[in-house]
Amino acid sequence: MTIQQEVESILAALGVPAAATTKGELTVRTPITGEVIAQIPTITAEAAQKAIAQAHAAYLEWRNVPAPRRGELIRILGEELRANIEPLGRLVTIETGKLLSEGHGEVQEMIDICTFAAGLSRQLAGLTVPSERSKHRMMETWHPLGVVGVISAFNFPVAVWSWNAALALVCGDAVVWKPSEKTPLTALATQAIFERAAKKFGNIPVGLATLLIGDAKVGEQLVDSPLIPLVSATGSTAMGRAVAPKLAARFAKAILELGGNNAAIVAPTADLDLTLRAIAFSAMGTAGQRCTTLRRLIVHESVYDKLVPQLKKVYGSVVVGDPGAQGTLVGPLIDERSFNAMQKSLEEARSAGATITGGERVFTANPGTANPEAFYVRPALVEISSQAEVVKRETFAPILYVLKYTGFTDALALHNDVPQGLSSSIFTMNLREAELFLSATGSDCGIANVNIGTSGAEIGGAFGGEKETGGGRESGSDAWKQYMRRATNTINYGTDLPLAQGVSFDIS
Ligand code: UN1
Repeated sequence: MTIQQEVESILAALGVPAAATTKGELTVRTPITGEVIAQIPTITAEAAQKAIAQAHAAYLEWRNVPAPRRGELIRILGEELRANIEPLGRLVTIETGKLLSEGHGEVQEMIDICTFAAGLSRQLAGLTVPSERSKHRMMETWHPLGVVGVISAFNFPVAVWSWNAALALVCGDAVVWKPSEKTPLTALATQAIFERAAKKFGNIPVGLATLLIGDAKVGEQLVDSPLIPLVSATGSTAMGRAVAPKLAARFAKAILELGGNNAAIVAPTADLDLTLRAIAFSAMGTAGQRCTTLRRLIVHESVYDKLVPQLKKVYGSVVVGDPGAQGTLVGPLIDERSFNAMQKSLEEARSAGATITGGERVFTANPGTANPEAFYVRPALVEISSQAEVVKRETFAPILYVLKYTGFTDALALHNDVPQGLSSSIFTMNLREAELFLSATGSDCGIANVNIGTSGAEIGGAFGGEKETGGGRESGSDAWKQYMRRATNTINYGTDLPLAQGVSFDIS
C-alpha cells in the first residue's frame, strides 16, 4: 500500500469524506517522503466570518447547559478518541513525521485531557469569602466566556486543540480552530471524531466546535474578531509578537505558547546513565521539533569528558529514517525550510567556533531517497564555549548546544540568560542544587524538572512558559480559569445596608 492509499483508508475509517481532501488549493505533503497526500479546500474570509458568528450563537446556547452535562460531551469525545488511537496516531505520524509511538502519545494526550476535563466539569467551583459586613455573603462564580479562538502549530497538530477545546467546552465556551496549514488532515480527522461524539451526545448547537482551514489571514480574523474574547495561539515568538498587541488593543485575553530554548544542567553528582537517556529523548525526540525540546546542555567540567563522548556515540548511532519503522528514533524534519534553518544555525555556530558532530542530511535510511522533498538529518551535537547569539535563538530542529560550567551560580546564570522561558531540567543527586534550581532564584521557566528531561510533560500540570515564551498556561491545574469569566457576588440577607470600609452615607 502506498502512503497515499493508506491516508485515504485512514481518512475513510475516521469518517472524513474523500471530497474534503482531494480537491482544493492547499497542498498537503507527508514529510516522510515529501509526496503530496491531499489537496484541501480553504475557507473564504466571508465564510470564516460567518463561522465565527455561528460559533458565537452556539456559545449563547451552550452556556445554559449545566457544566456536568457539558462534561459528558467531552467524556464521549475521550471515548471516541480512545477507539481511534491507532488510525489517528498513524495519521499524526504521516502528517508530521513523528515516530509511531509519539503519534499515539499525542492522541493519548488528547484522551488524558478529556478525562481531566470531564472530571473538571463538576469542579468549576468558586470560593466563598468572608464578608466584613454583617448578614452578607460574598462568593465568586465562574461563568462561560464566549468563543475561544485556537491557533495551533504543526508539531502537535491535534493535542494542542484538545487542551484548549476540552477545557473551553466544559467551561461553556464555543471553539473556533485554525490549525497549521501543514497539518490539516489530522485536524479534519479530529473534527470528524468530534462530530461523532456530538452525535452520540445528542443535540449540540451548530458550530459549537468549528474548524477553519486557511492561511494566516484566517488566524488574523480570529485575532481581530470582537466575538472572540480569548485567543490561544501556539507557534513562534514572531507570531506571538504580531498577535499579542492586536489582542491587547481590543482587551481580549491571550494564551500564548511561543518559542522555547530549553536547557538542562548536568551537575557533578548526576546519575549519568539516566541523564544520558533523558537527554537523548528530550533533544532528539520528535526530531527536535517540540517546543519543549532540549536545546542547551550545561555540563559541569568534572563530568563533561565522561558524558559528552557517550552522547556523541548516541548521536552517531541513533537510527534516522522512516518514523513508522521499528527501531527508528529520529524521523524527518517537517520541510525544506526547516532543514535550511537548521543548516544556517549550524553554519553560524561553526563561525562562532563551535565543534559540531552530526547535523548532515541523511539519505541512506531515507525512504524518500528518490524524492528530494524529504528532509532527514542526523541530530547535531554542538560544543560551544559561550552562549553566542545562535544559542540564544530557537532553531526548530535537533540541535543540542553543549556548554561547560565550573560554578553552580554560573550554570544558573547561563541557564536563564536567554529570551525564552519554557522548560528546564537539572540532573543532580544534590538536594541543595535541586531545590535551588526550583527556587525563586533558580530556573526562570514555566516548567522546571529534576532528573527528568525538558520535554514530554503530563497534561495534569499547567503547561507554558515565561518571557518570550508568552506567559500562557494551558492544559491542567487551574488553566481552566482563563476560559471563564469570574464574577464576585455579594449578597445582603439582612435589613440594614452597612457599607464596606465603614463608609457612612445616610440619606435619612
Ligand atoms: C509543543 O511542543 O507544542 O511536553 C507541546 C511536551 C508535550 C507537549 C509539547 N506534552 O513535550
